[in-house]
Amino acid sequence: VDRVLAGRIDDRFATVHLGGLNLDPREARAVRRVKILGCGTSYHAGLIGAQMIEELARIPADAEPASEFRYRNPVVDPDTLYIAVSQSGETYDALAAVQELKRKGARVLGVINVVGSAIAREADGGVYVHAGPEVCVVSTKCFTNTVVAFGLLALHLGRIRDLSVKDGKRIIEGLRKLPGQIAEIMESEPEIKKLAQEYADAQSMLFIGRVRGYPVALEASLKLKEVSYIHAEAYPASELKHGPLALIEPAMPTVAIVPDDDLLEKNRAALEEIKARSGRILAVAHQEQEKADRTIIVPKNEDELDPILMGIPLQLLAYHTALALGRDIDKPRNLAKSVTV
Ligand code: F1P
Repeated sequence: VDRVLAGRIDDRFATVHLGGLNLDPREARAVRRVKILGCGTSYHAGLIGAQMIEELARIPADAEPASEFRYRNPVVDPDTLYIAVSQSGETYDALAAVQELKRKGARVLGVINVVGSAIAREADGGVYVHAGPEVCVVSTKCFTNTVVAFGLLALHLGRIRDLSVKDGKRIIEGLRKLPGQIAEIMESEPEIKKLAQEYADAQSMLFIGRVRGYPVALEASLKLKEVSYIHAEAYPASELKHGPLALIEPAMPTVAIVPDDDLLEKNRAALEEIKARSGRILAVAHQEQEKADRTIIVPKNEDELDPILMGIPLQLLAYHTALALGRDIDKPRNLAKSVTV
């Protein structure tokens, strides 16, 4: 995270510098919509990025799996800024989506880890996330850095559009706190290891989160699936009552993302619904949750940056669950470093 922030924040003016972006202020002001494309973890980071761009730059934004986008003959709109996200920069579905967009005359930026990779070469500009090599096949630190890069990008776009000047300082101070707060979370690893051992007997797990918490739930469930092979499903907390509550029973624990923001009471109500059906709950929150059986407490940052911190203990949870089950974490079955088909 230090690396993705390095040199990009100006002390005096709290301005964000994104040198390789290749998007001049006139072009940035003309953007009417942002569409983010990526696969797996990169798609989930893009979902958080889209929310940040809406919140901090007030530009309508959404994310879609690149693998779906490339097959559905999408409308390519000249006023939309397309952003491709990829750790490896080589994932074929993401590359194919970028090539299709470029063929149709779209402007495409990349939020990429590997410098000089195929998608980085194909894109018109973008941001490198400097997460270093992902030693394991699954993307972890790159997820974190990608979301931080989106925070910088959202601020940059907001500034160019003369917005979020006050928010800018607040968010920049929040970004600066991240490395220390991440170190704090890493100190709770022994506690998370114990929790992983406690929950490793689950056949299936439900992950829930609302708005900012939903992409975190998606990513945490993907991490668990990828490395531990436990079935895990993510749902927006607001959708619980539209079906998934039927699944709640003691054999299927729920991991709930419960940040201290303006949705706290709504999220607590969801915990009550689960408890009323004898569901076991592991909460990731900023304070102890009374309805949860266990709570992992993470440090509070600015609301918009909470997803960055809340994902990390759940990466650790997936890792220690996989270890407890004797899985080969560095070589998860059926997963390739950069998916080529
Ligand atoms: C995309 C991705 C990863 C996943 C696995 C397979 O990779 O879906 O998110 O963990 O490695 O590929 P990338 O485009 O971000 O390199």
